[in-house]
Amino acid sequence: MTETTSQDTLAAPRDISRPVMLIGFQEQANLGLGYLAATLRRVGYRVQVFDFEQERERILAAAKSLDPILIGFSLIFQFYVDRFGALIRYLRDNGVGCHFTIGGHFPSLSYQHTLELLPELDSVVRFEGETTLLEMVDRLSRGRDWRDIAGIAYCSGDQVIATEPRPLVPDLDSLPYPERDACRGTTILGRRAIPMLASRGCIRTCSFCSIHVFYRVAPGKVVRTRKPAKVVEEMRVLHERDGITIFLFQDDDFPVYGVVWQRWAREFVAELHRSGLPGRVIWKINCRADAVDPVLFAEMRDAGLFMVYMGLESGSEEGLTTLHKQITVEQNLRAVATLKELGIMFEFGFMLFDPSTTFESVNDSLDFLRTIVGDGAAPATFCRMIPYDGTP
Ligand code: B12
Ligand code: SF4
Repeated sequence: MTETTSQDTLAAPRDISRPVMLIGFQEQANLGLGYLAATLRRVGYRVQVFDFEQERERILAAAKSLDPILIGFSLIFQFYVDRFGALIRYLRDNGVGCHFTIGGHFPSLSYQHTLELLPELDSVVRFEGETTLLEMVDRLSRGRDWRDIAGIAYCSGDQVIATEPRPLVPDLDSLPYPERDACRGTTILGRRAIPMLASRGCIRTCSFCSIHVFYRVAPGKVVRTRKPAKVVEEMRVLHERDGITIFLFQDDDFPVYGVVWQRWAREFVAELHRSGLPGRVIWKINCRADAVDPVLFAEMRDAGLFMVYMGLESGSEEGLTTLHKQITVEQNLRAVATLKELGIMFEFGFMLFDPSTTFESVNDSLDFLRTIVGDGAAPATFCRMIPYDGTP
């Protein structure tokens, strides 16, 4: 089965007879793989998305029966590199010979290390993968060389070659809506909740975070917002077609900070009211504490905003400075108080220890936690601390 399209030279038809396999972490659904699958499907490729935590025997059996042109692995959490490595080796050892590529924050920023750790890979796709993966699959399906396409890294003998980085997607609305067929999503009080994106990128430069590095090493505008009407249209389709009533915006920093993005947020709220969704759906965002404006957030609450996640990170001024949060303890406290007054739930990221930690700063942080969640408003959660490759 072949199909000609305008994407590449019309002289060589795109061969869509072999499918593409994508494998990634699927808890709460993987939007990255959803966007990649939708981009490939839009031009006719068959794409199957797999949960990397399902039994490896089933993944192997699928790889054998599908005979894919390429298997793409999505490594969005650095600390899963060994587990991905084990799966990749298992597939190779059991005779899966197609092109193996990988994408995500760690492979993008530390491509040399990734290729050293996972020598069974043929390539790494760096940064936003939609266009690069499509070009890679097109080249492979036509039996052409792929080594000169932008945005990849690979081994040539004992050398690691990185081609020129591909610019970030300039217009997010040019992308298709992400596929959600492998979507495990999440259930809250018996209702299905699914992830969404209204923007990509973050203007801040917190020292522990791989996001701003990821979006800055690649050329192009760091923060890009979708049109509010397009976001609401996607929500409406998901609500009416699939009965979704809870939307979890996974934007790094939902557009609510400063004059321009406050205008964006108000347009989004107005579009929601025009669509009739408020009262039928609720939504959650991630943002910085210094963006929590009482007037705007009251308007957003009335349009369905029920939960805000903020990276508060420390209850000590010195800790916030070390982490380069560019925010004060007072601003963090004010944001929490505002959300409580508005009746909007909140969650937060926190690090009890950082390189500047002293006994005093731990005590300051514990006092801070008592102030914000001593009333039981939200759980105080602590995670393992891992320094991420590519960050200061
Ligand atoms: C949603 C989310 C989650 C969801 C999971 C969603 C999922 N299944 O995908 C949940 C809530 C479960 C989660 C949990 C955690 N998360 Co989280 N999460 C995110 C968040 C906010 C958005 C992810 C997303 O949807 N991005 C949008 C899509 C479009 O982008 P993308 O995934 O990067 O994919 C693009 C490219 O990377 C590339 N690409 C990716 N994969 C592939 C594969 C191929 C083949 C190709 C070609 C390209 C490619 O192309 C894609 C399209 O452009 C990110 C932040 C971020 N900006 O990514 C953090 C992030 C991924 N999380 C992070 C962390 C640390 C965690 C936790 C460890 C937190 C904790 N302390 O518990 C846990 C781990 C979970 C676990 N059980 O082990 C870190 C990872 C850092 C790192 N370098 O390892 C991030 C980057 C946040 C940060 N501040 O640094 N998370
Ligand atoms: S504000 Fe959040 S997303 Fe932005 S750099 Fe800081 S931690 Fe990362």
